[in-house]
Amino acid sequence: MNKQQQPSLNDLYSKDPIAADKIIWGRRSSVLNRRGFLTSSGLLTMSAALGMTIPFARFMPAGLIPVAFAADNAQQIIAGKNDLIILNDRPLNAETPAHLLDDEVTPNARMFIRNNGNPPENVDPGNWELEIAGESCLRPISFSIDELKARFETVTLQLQLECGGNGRSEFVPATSGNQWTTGAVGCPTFTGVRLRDVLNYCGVAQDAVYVGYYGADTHPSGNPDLDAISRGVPIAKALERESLIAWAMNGEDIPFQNGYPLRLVCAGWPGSVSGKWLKRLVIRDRVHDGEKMAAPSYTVPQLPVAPGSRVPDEDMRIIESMPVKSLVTFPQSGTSHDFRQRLTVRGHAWAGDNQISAVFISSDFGATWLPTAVRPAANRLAWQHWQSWVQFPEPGYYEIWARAMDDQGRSQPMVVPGWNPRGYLNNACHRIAVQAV
Ligand SMILES: Nc1nc2c(c(=O)[nH]1)N[C@H]1C(S)=C(S)[C@@H](COP(=O)(O)O)O[C@H]1N2
Ligand SMILES: [Mo]
Repeated sequence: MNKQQQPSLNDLYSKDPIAADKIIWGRRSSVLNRRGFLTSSGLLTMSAALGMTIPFARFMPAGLIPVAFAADNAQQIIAGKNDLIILNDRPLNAETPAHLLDDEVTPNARMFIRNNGNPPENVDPGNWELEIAGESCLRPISFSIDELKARFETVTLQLQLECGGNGRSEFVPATSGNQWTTGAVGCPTFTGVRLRDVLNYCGVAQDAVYVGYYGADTHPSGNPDLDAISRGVPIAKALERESLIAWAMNGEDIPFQNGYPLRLVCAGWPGSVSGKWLKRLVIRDRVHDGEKMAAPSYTVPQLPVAPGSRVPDEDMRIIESMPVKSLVTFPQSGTSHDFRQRLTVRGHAWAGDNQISAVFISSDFGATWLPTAVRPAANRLAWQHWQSWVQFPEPGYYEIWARAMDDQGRSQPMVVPGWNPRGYLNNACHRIAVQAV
């Protein structure tokens, strides 16, 4: 099953809004006029399709597609996982619907899966060896998992992982890769040893620049000479207190698809730096040059480019800290609610290496924004929880939008941010639909 060929609703609307509109709304009843604005008869059509009025329609931006119409993907079963949406099954890539990310700490069964190749077979944790090497490693050594546990301090931290391509499905024109919506993110706890304790034990030379990883998974082609992925982080990020070599997730063995029995966790950066099925770390005297380190993988243009542009490799930069972002995890999009009652709204917000300073919500298509109560993170690089409530003035169709701001004053854009060739870093505001009755 591969859903990548289907044009997205966003794609259809941007290419030819009138035609898209006819596909969505049927031949006779276009909701947009020739310039792409909502007509009053269009509003009636849209309301009829929703089965309810839209009280704040006067604030609705032209060409906005009600989030209630977002297409549902088919669901399949993955061992040990609950209700993840499979985007691709070879290699396996599956995301978590927003309302299933409501837990403060993401359960193992709800952690997304992003595989670049074929996971290893016949894993035996008792025989697992982690090798530390590289030209800037003074004393190369291998450790069994028991030796790691015995020699270094064990720490548990809640750490946020988000795929660099999360949100890709909203880019227009569409970019290649998994068409993630909002669910390639999660924040479980990880238990392991600090990467820096292990690196320092093996000796980091003065000229060290980068730490690269190799995993036990294989290239999708099956060619043993190729790696599925081999990325890493600059030495400063590797030596942070929160960078871990982990063997447990939420107090249990790491789920197989999430890197059992050992993985790297360098949170706040694209998930691709956190190597799964970890076999080897290399302390490099240069920027690591493993698979998917070079442009266009996990890189974005240094300067904004026109959508659809070809960008020369030398004008691309490696993605480091991820941008500020938030999710509405309660209620579930599409919920119906008694308009006389307040509706509790909550979710999470995160900002790469930074902290969240505020989260705002709007229930009138962005005309007004209300602050929410934001809690401190469990530890650095964990997501933060926010909560608030809304009161609807009358029955009808509403959307709740959430917008977070980080401690650097950076905020989420309402519309999809800078297009880039591989569709990374979409941190546009999350929207959910609510029917007030
Ligand atoms: N060995 C290995 N490590 C890997 C990957 C992979 O395919 N192989 N995928 C990377 C990417 S792109 C992401 S987003 C995260 C996903 O972690 P998860 O599958 O545990 O959610 O793992 C990263 N580490
Ligand atoms: Mo990723």
